[in-house]
Amino acid sequence: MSKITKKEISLLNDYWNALNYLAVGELYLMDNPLLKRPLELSDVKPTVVGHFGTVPGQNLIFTHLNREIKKNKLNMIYISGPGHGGNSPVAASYLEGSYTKIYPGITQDEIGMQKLMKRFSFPGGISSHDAPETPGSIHEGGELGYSLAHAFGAVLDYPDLIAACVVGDGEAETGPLATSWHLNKFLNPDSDGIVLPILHLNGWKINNPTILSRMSKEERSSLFTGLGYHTFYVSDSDPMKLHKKLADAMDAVFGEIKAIKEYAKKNKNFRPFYPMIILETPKGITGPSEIVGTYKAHQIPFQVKDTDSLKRLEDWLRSYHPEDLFDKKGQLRADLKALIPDEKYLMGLNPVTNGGLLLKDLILPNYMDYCIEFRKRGSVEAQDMMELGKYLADVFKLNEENKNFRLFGPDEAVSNRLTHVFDATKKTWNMTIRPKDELLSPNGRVLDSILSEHFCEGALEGYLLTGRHGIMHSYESFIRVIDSMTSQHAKWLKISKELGWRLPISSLNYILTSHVWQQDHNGFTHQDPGFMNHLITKKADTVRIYLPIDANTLLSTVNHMLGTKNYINVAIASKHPRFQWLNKEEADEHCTKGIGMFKWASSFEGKNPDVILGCAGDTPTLEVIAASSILKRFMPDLHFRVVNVIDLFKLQSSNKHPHGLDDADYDALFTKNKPIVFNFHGYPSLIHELTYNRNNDNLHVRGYNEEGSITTPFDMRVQNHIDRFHIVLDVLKYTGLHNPDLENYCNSMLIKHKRYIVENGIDIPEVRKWRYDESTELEKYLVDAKNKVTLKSLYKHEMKGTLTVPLGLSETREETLDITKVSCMFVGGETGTGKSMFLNSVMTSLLINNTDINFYLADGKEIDLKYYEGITAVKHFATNKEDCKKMLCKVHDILIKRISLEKGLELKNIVVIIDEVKEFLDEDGWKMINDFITLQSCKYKIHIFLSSSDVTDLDVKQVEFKMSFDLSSKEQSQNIGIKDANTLGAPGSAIFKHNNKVIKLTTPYLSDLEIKDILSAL
Ligand SMILES: Cc1ncc(C[n+]2csc(CCOP(=O)(O)OP(=O)(O)O)c2C)c(N)n1
Repeated sequence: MSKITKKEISLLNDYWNALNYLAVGELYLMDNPLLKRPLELSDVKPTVVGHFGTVPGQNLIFTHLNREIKKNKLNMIYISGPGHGGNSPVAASYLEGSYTKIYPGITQDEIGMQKLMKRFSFPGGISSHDAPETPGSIHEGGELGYSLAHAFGAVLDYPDLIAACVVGDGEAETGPLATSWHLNKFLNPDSDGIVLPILHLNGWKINNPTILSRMSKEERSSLFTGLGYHTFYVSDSDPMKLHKKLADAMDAVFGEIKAIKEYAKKNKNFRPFYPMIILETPKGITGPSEIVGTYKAHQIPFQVKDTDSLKRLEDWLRSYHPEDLFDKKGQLRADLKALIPDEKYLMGLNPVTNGGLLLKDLILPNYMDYCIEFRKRGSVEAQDMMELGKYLADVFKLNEENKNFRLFGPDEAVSNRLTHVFDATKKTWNMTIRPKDELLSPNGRVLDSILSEHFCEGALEGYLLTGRHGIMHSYESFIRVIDSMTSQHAKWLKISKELGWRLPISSLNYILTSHVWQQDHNGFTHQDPGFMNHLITKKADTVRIYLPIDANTLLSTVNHMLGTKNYINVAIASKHPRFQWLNKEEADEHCTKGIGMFKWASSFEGKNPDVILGCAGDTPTLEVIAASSILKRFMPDLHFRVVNVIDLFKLQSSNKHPHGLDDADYDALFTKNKPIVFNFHGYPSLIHELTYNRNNDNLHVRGYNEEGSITTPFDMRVQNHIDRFHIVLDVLKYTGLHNPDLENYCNSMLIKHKRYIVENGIDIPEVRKWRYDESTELEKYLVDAKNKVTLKSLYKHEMKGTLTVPLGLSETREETLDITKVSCMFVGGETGTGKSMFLNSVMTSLLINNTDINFYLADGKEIDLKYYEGITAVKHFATNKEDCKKMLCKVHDILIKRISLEKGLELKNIVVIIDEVKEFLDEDGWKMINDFITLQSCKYKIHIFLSSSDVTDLDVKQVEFKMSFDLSSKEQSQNIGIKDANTLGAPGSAIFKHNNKVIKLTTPYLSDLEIKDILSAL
């Protein structure tokens, strides 16, 4: 039972009236704040802007919360859901003294009161809403719906904190608020604080009754009981009765909160039915009688334009009896001051509401320790998000004690491949956990188990605003659901930065993945890269957009984001297996610069470019790199430069964004007039928007164009013209260069692609199996090698009519190999090391010098041997395992026949080449290979060549002739019996081994055009 006395009720009522008086004064008055003289028109603001209806109810709540704080020494903050009534929290913080502490110019006297009233909702003054300017606020009340989510975020990891959260009955109809009632299933009663929802049932929205207020009491209370609350219902229109009822309810509520906290200390894993208050009062109570309890109370009850309305206002203001509440100087009556809690407990000064005061920097691991190592660019595939998860797991571990880092996302942590974070923590969940459930725990730090972008975003905002750190991750398309929340947070940051007393808070970090370019089992609905378009409209000193292209650049980016303050950072990343491009040092440098030339992908090291290939985003960058390989192959004289953008705002002018390049630096990269073919992750217009005032307007952007649904990853690119072939065609178009071969090639690949995917449901082998070869290095090598190993020396006169093939240049001479002695030869070496060049030089020299050979070829990638498919000498061209086996059986039968006939010598030579033997040969296949070796097939004019880029666990001991290009490890070298193959490094360097003879060689290089020329000359 409450012990509240009549005297106390009367004091509370006076305190409430003092707040109401101030709040109405804030709306209307510019002068005469204590009504010491009759009100004049000149005392009244010419235009009155703001809200009244919600204000007296909120003032009532604030008054009673202070009573509980004072009584129980509570650590409490106040969140005003219907924050459009900003005059209420401003009045509350002024009366309790917080306002003056923060704004010393707004003194606790008549002058201060006048200034306060005038500045509210007035040009050059403060917002009409609850806002960053309001002491004790973490909630911009303008856009309704986020109060409970903010309250939830605020109390996480602050076990002693209570967030009293007023929810408007209109606000409660919004989607975000409706889902937020579930917060009670995610709070840990021991380690988190308490959210106390106070549903403000004043019956009206702007112009309509509210749904909750027209439900029967039973219907409404069933709803909230069903949502897991213990409801305390308070309803009256008589102020004195209202005070009594509310005081009783609050006493009971805070008693229950205390009991919950005490119980939680001793008992783990329980979910309390947290209390909530439903406060029913007439809207605009204490206002002019004709508007009280109607929708007309919502905004300004009336404008003051004449003496009649002036009189109405004066009567209304005097009805609060300011002369009894304040002394002549404008100071609050002493016995009312006594109701105010000690400064330490003031809600307006609670440090939690100025999060920067409590912010401890995150302890971050060295991200470089998580970077992917590789020996060759593009040789390793990894899932960037998966790698990031390992780093984030350690962020959790390192900050375990500080409890100031959390991850938020709507049911997608695993789908977004952040699986490794669960090595360090679990998913927040305080409901029943069943035996087959995974990773759920009341102590989990990943808010994952509520499918609401709104709730996750709101919770993260609340967590950040109260001095902690976090990340929101989401499917790229569905982050749009909370576009507007991001806007509101950006506005909050903008104003906060101008205030000075609000210290910087940790940045709002987004990682967007499952992005537009690969939606394997989803489709059109899951494609929307427009969040970037939305963000660039925000203040330049607040927003940052990053487009990492691989795991190392993603790690560097996120590591950077986590160390920043007062920004909104967005990183857009892939979650699918992707080639890794930059080693850790390169990634560090590239991300620090935010933009830069990829010399290695450019031709002629990017010098004097005829065209610039710009790219931003993992997929467009991959396609530009692939396009660059095609260009190098077909147009070896073309000068082009690949420029990659990680930090999107680098494109904008330095006078528009602090990250922007100045014109000189921009022109140095993009030139002043050479065509720029830019391949972009998002909508093309965005790049035009960012670069509109640059010197070089010869800019042609490809990007997402709302094309493609359920289809293959490459087809998505083709449909939106960001694929390698369209990019190459764009290069031709905008440089005005003609290359019919290249145009033919691109167009025929696009035709083949369309046909192939419809028949097979997967991408063409040329794309699926495409691997980057370090073309620049190969090209450099070509220049060297061409000087040393010329075509002439490859195809010498004395080789005519023989089965001699060039091996390459040793230190002393040109080495050749007579393959009449070869039953089987193995060629190893990773992609890009020169292996396929060698096979091609064997093929072409045999074709040129000897017309008496039948070829049997197997090439799953249809890359290395593709030029020979269909020529007369090629009797069989296998592209899959089954067919390869058939082919080998056929040759094996020929061998057996030749042995039995003993007539081998008169028959045609047979050369078999099986590329990527590891993929193609099963156990039976290897048995046949053994037969060729043991039966010495060379005697019967049958010669087998095997090659493989993957030599792990490959047993080729029995093969007599071996050649190896660069391998990635010593073990692999030893495995195939060529000791130093891992030390070769430069493409084209190889080791040849036969019996005990070992020769180091530089092998011949042939461009694709040269191969084509040779074949057409035959
Ligand atoms: C998301 C959103 N939609 C619409 C509005 C416009 N609006 C401002 S106040 C209001 C009515 C709010 O009613 P309620 O939450 O019950 O507050 P109160 O009655 O206490 O003023 C509306 C619709 C808004 N501010 N935010």
